[in-house]
Amino acid sequence: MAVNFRKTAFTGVAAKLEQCPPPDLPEIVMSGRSNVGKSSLINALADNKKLAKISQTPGKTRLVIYFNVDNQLLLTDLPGYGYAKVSQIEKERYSKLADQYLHSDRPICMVLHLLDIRHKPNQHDIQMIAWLVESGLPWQIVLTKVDKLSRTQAQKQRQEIAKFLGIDDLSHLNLVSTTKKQGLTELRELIAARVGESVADM
Ligand SMILES: Nc1nc2c(ncn2[C@@H]2O[C@H](COP(=O)(O)OP(=O)(O)OP(=O)(O)O)[C@@H](O)[C@H]2O)c(=O)[nH]1
Ligand SMILES: [Mg+2]
Repeated sequence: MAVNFRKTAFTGVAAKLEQCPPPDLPEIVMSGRSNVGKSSLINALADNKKLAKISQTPGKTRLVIYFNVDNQLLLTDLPGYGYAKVSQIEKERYSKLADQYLHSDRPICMVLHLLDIRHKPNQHDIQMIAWLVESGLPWQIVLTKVDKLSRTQAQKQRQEIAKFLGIDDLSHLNLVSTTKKQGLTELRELIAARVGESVADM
């Protein structure tokens, strides 16, 4: 059955692993630093601006947040890491939760690691991507906010980020803009393909 992304609904939150929903559906996990655009991307994929809260103040997403997509998969929004204005203890708590999540036996079928196209990946991004490559989990890098650059600049940044991360295959890096609705169709197709499906007409 083709996946209808419009049928995306909030299902719940978890502050610890024990509170996560039963592992019944394959999960697509969003990771990345605070303010990179994870919640915006979930809304854009579902074409519903009211679904996930967009941070006016970064660091808002402090829990694991679940969205059910057409009863066929879960989109999982991990806490964003690296927001400077929360205490060190809180920061550690979020990243511990995200770490535990990725190391758990949840049915994760792909990790989308988001990077702001304008910035060089930081130490945490580098570690995360190295870990993903090692882990054997399917992963994809999503370069966000591409509307902030010209098309030429964006392609140049894509190459530079790939080179910086030691990734040879550029097809591992998608480009998206939620404001311009760019790159969303490809991403929906990629997600649906991971669960063995196609995308229903939007
Ligand atoms: N120009 C532009 N701004 C974007 C885009 N995507 C997100 N933003 C903005 O970036 C800011 C952060 O977006 P969020 O989606 O809340 O980021 P997040 O990764 O969920 O952040 P945390 O919940 O803090 O981890 C908001 O002000 C968004 O409006 C985009 O494609 N283009
Ligand atoms: Mg968020």
